[in-house]
Amino acid sequence: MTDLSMTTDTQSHETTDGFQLVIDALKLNGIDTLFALPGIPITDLTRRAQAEGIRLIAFRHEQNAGHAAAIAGFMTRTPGVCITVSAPGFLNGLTALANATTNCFPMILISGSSEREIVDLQQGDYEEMDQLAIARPLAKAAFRVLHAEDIGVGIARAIRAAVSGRPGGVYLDLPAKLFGQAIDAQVGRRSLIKVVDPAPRQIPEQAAIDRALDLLKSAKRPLIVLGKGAAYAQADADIRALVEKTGIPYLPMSMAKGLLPDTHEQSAAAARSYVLPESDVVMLIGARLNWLLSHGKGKTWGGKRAKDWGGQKFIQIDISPTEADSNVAIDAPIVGDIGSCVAALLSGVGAGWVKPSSDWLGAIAERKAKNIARMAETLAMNPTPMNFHSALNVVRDIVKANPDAIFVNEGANALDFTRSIVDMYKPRKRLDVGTWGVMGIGMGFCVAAAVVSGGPVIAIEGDSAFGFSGMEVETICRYNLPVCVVVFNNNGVYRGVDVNPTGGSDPAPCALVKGARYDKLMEAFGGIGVHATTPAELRAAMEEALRSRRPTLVNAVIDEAAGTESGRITSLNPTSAKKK
Ligand code: ADP
Ligand code: TZD
Repeated sequence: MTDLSMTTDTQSHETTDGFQLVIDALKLNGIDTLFALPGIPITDLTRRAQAEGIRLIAFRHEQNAGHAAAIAGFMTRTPGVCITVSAPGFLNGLTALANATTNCFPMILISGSSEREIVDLQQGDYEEMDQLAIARPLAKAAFRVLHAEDIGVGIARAIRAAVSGRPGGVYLDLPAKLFGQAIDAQVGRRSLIKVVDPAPRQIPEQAAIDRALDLLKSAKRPLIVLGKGAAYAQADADIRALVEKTGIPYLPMSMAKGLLPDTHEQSAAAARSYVLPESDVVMLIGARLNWLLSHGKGKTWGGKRAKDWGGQKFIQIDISPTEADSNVAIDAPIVGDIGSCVAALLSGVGAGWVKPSSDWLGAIAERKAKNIARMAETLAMNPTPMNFHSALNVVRDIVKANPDAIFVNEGANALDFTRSIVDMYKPRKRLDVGTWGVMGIGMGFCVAAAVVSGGPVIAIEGDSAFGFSGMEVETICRYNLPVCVVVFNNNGVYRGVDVNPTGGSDPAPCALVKGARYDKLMEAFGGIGVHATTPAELRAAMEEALRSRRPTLVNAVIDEAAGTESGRITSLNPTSAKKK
């Protein structure tokens, strides 16, 4: 047992402080990058972290730093760490923390906080707020450290909570006074914890595997759905082997695109509206039956009415034991980590495995071919001004030629059309608005993607979506990151054609400045701005951005009448729902 008592024997006569212990604890656990916005009381934490060799990426708004941390966590399976000041900085980071928890991204939000005694008596401290209480319902776990000796434990607990089981966002509250607390250096060193096996494998029950295999064998029209949990798991080779050995067609959810190349012959993405209702056994791998999958029921799944069960049997692989049955009955739940579960399933798929019938595969292939041919016609059109399709025809080629580039995407039409038109070729290359459909992830994700991968990043942004994080183009320029942002500029939220029905001079709620030049924003900070009005101009600008690796923003002018209200989810608008 280590004796932490401060006897003269064990004291080193050197002291350390809270700042140093936080840095030491993070470094000890392999955290090599921090996403932050400095200010009281964490300015010196950011300075000293940089001085100690941690990569410190400073942002213009905490929400973007938080989104960056969250997606870094998704990409690396190590918690991304965001550091903010108290009350308002904390609140700015909180959206990202909640979004990380919702999306199962491992992230730690560390915020400085004001003096506990004053906060608790509500005596009006500088940036006073009971941050721990506010963060708790939005985080997977939330902790506060009051004594320098407990920093090691606090950071260890935060790391474990963020990455073990279902990953999520963790809040760590560090009061200002803690940073300055001096303790004996040796005592401090001994109090630090290097977390051993922070995300232990979770081996599934053999009975659960057998149950699932039996169900798959009984299927006439089986389907696999790959979700972002499958991408997160980094079990790419086994997932591909499972899909290919079973011969079962698969649908990738948005951030699972590229787990197998979208051009794979078993991809049923281009026949989604056919395979969902027609399937009889569906195996979900790291995907929840939430709104993005119509809760596993209703017309999407072949049910007669909105809430009807479509008759499918479900297998669900998930690390969270409470996920099964959250929307419809799960006949064969497999609880465990995806790597272990998929490996166990694979060992049951031997030489005698019977692949799905040619009736099922042929019917899917036929729908796919028809839809792909129809899409090719639309993509080949060259209207003036550009529409989403003619612009995305270019983006599609650029991504095909640069399959290692990380691809960030947000907006409504700019999201929906891009997701279905732009093929991904490698795992974890597509990062987007996720489970909430949250706008504002764009530039934070771009910065993190470039910093973590060291490679090029392409972002396709709706003009409204870009506005949520647009100021971070300064950050992209400051760190000279190889990011090519393309703003699909159609003068508004969704479309640019709304008018104020009163005839008054105020613009309509969804209208933005017509003919805005987002490219100038990048130029303001020394990056490259390009105004593109044709597919050829867009292509040349993107090719040059990828070649030069210079921060680039292409203002791609899109027909303001193209697209639809809310993109593909118009039906969720209360007024549209009423009309139905
Ligand atoms: P999508 O939006 O792509 O459909 P979701 O975010 O809804 O994906 O689902 C991801 C699921 O993956 C979550 O239920 C989460 O618990 C699960 N998950 C995340 N990581 C793992 C893992 N390593 N092993 C097993 N399940 C995981
Ligand atoms: N605020 C936040 C944080 N998230 C949201 N999803 C919204 C508001 C609502 N919203 C959408 O769902 S998409 C969108 C908003 C404001 C922007 C759509 O316009 P765009 O894209 O210019 O980004 P398109 O291509 O013009 O549709």
